[in-house]
Amino acid sequence: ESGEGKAKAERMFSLMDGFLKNDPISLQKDILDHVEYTVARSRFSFDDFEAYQAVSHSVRDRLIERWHDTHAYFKRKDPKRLYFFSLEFLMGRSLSNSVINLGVRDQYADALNQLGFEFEVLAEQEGDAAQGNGGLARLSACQMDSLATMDFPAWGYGLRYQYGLFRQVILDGFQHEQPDYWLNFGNPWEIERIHVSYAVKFYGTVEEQDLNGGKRKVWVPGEMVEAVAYDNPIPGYGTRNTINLRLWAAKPSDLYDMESYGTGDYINAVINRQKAETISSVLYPDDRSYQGKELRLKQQYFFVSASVQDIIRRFKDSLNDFNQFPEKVALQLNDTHPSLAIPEVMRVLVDEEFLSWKQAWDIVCKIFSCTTHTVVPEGLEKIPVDLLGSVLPRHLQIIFDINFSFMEELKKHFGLDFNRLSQMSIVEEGAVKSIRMANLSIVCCHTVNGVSRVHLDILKTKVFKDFYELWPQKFHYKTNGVTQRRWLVVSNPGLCGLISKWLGTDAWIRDMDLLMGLRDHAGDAELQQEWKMVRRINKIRLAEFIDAMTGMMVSPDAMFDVQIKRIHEYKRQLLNILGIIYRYDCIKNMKESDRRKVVPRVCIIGGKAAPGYDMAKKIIKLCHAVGETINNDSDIDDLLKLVFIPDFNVSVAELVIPGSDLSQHISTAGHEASGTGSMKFLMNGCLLLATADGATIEIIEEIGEDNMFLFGAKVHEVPKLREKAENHRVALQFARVLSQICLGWYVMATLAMRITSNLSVTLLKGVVTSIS
Ligand code: OAK
Repeated sequence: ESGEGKAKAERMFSLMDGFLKNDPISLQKDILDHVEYTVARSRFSFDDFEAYQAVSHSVRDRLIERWHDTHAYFKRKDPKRLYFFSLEFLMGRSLSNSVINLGVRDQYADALNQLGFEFEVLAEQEGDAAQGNGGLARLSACQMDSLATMDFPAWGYGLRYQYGLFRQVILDGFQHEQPDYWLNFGNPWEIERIHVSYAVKFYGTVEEQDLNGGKRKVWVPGEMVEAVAYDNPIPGYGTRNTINLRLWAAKPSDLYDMESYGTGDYINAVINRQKAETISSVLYPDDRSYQGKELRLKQQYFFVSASVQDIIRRFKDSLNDFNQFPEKVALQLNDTHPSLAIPEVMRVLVDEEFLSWKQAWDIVCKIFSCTTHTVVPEGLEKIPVDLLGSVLPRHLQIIFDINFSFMEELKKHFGLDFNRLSQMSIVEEGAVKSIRMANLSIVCCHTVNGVSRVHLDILKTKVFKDFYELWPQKFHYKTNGVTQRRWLVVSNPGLCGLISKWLGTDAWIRDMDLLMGLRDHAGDAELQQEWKMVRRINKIRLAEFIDAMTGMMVSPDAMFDVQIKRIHEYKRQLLNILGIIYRYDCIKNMKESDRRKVVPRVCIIGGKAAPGYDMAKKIIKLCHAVGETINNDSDIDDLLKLVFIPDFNVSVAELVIPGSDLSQHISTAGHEASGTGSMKFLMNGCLLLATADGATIEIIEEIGEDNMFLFGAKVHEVPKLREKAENHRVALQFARVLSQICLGWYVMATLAMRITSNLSVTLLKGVVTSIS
């Protein structure tokens, strides 16, 4: 830009630069204003929680200011925007993260000190935003932080659940689930946009109408629900860029329900209206199993439809030529959960914008890309055709049409190889005819992204082998990462200060590679001493937390050996527990002189089991039962302890990770797509005990095998071991069946002996003995 336009833009953006001031007096005034007028408490008397609310609102003001500036800037520049669609975002707490990214952490701490409050104490008042299950959801949150920090013009889109992931309560060693109605005390981090709302349609029929001498399809819906936007500003670090996470809440639609009020049944009409809200009421707590639930399907379409409408409205604000759509829009699908966006964009372009099928298809193929987060084919999402046809009749037609063209293309490519055709088809025939959402995504996306190198290998050679043969250019990987802002700066201020001091800069907070500079000082005794001090303080903090959560006192002098993640058989918490039992047994059988050589160890396990996942719940119970025995054995004393930390979530992780000495990432090789926990532990200076799986394989290459504890079978060895184990299992099963038969004979024969005592007892006894 040059001349007047540039000058105007500069004037505009310099005006925008920091309208709200961050000196202690201004901050105190803003905080007290919010105490008085937002929280509606007297500025002379308010408690920690009210102070937290007021502080959050004052931070939110600053976020909104930057959000507006960012919005105005990108509206003017009109770059291609990145839209990230995810059904889950595991954001955790926002206060500390926001003030750090805004660069006002110390200013707030000072201002609060003078008011008689401690920033850290107020930050603890905040509950977790748990709008997601596990790895995929936390990755979405980290990605938002990085996109903002790296100045991307990005938007996140998702659902605003009223109930987040359940709270885990342990009673008698068993997991119980309690609802997480996280909005009870309000949520200062969101902005309700009552004017940004869209009608979302469900059910009904598809009719054909005449249009310009041709035919067009019209979807006549059977239900309509309003999607209302809630914006969550995401600030970047060291930049004014503040991007938006727009989450949709379901509200009854005024447009649609008028008729039911005429029927005279006013009360029922109101109750029925209210049911619309259930769409965004609860997050599904199973992170892998798909049960073909209608509500889940409606959730997926609801957020996708509202987001697509929002994107098209924004596009039309600046341009109205859909040929340019791919220059302005990139749509990234987080796993297959949002993949209904594909037929939705087709539907809008063809049925509502009247583009030809070919034009619409060209656009779709240019704008969509997706990431997959699973390894096992059983983990792939399928939607029964009957269900999809009833909830989204027009989308089912579109998917069939896409599949028809795809099958034609396949025949040209592979000939009439029916086996291959049926495996690659978007439609799965069988007892329950279903739509394979992964196949739909691969067919329509220009890029299919894996989350680690080995994950991509598995996708290419197993899960999507046929697709890879057809379109090798589509398959890529970007190994997952985590944001150091959250997992070091927020959660481990001690280590953060140490790193900046020894590097002589805090530039590593934006550029992780700079941490390499620490290598030059690694041998320095002073650094090592400081490092130990930081670790010790974090361990004391963790020991206090364990005491508060479980009533167990553990010594910070012991080694803290930690495994925290969702409970899954493939993540092998069971193996960890078996290892602990073995260790316990060894110590019990040791001579006193050997016992003195044992490093005291506190084993810490934490994680939630999906409510319907029986085996995972049993593993939690086993952990408690084993802990009960070990922790109450005075003979073992402090040499070994086993703690289960209840209700594992993002803020618990922030506390546990900096205080860990050893962390376990021991999935059966070939099962963890990437894993991100290992990265968080590693950047906090914790050693890894790990199998060569997912991203760990790449971590090993970076840090070297000597700097970790690597064990277990490699990815390529697992199938052979499984086969061997399966043969043993079959042999064992056979032996078991045989012994059952023999036992049956024995019982029958004994009974017979008793009944027919006048038969030749000796003869019968002989038979029985020989059988048994
Ligand atoms: C959740 C639901 C469906 C499919 C996958 C997931 C999921 O959380 N996957 C996890 O994603 C993480 C982020 O990519 C990976 O690091 C984990 O390995 C993977 O299990």
